[in-house]
Amino acid sequence: MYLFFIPGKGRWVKGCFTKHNLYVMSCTIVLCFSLSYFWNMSNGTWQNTPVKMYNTMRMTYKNPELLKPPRNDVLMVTPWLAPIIWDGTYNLEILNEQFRQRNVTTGLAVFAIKKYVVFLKKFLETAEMYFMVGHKVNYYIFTDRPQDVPEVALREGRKVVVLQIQNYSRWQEICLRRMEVMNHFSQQLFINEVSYLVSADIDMRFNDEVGVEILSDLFGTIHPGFYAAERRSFTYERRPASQAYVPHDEGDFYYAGAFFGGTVKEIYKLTKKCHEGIMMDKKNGIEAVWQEESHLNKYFIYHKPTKVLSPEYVWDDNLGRPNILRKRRFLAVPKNHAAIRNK
Ligand code: 5GW
Ligand code: MN
Repeated sequence: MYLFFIPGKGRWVKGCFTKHNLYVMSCTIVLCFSLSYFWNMSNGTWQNTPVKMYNTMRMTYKNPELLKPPRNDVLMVTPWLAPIIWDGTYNLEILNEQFRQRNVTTGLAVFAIKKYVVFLKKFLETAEMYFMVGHKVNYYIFTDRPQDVPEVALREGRKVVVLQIQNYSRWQEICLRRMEVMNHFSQQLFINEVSYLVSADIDMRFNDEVGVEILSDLFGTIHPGFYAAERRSFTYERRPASQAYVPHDEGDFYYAGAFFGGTVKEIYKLTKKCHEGIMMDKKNGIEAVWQEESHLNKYFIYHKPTKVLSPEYVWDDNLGRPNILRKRRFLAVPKNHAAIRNK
């Protein structure tokens, strides 16, 4: 007759367990929850990095979920609680005030080796229109052709520093050596002149505001080609022989090598680690699939950025203009690969 247990009438719980049993069971449950709580909390504390992270990332991965179009005034964060910067997720007035009070100078480091000097003019002109307007900026231009650096009118508190470096015959080497050069100059120059350093590709132009909302201890930009992609299709280095190797069950975002930055101290650490990986690869006769970008992506998995920039900060119009993009702030300049590369 009694197919279902009816609360109140049956003697399901009380009948099966004594009072003592129930007492022991509830104590055990409470103990388990407390232990797992403390275990979770302690996980972040052993990390020797200012960037707090949760080591449970492998389990909690939900990348495309994070990237729903932003709504006004909605703060979007990564699972380790770094803000994801889209238009409308920050108050620039307040931030400008804060950074003005600290009298912050930002360094913008770019490489223009061989024919890539042709990109300098547009890059600098548009940076003067949109990059850190109202703040102090030092442009650091690494080039083998200092005489080809154009004169561009600069606003007050901004200057260009030309740094001559050697040319490398292989283009892969030019890209890879950026880490070594930036590491060297972080220690020798940037540390004395700027608070934050931003590294950018030169084959780009600014097209909308890029301001102090990007500044943080360590920040990276979601690569425009992969913001909606699944983790398994990220183009990390997949060969275990490389120092940039990332297994299929790790990684949060695929970051662009074309725009990243942080405090000089953090950039020093980042470029040091990446350069060491690159040198070790060279010794072992292997080169990561996307050169320095692969090493950067590996680094960001174990040193989580404190801010993540949306693809507004590195866009390529070849990818169209999806609705989620309200601003295209930093755009790839189309290049004729055959003509521009080498020679
Ligand atoms: C040349 C041939 C192939 C690839 C790169 C180069 C190259 C890169 C060069 O001849 N000179 C140079 O200064 N670069 C620097 O490396 C530029 O700052 C450039 O923005 C950066 C990355 O190379 P890109 O922009 O050609 O790479 P993608 O992935 O944006 O096409
Ligand atoms: Mn580029």
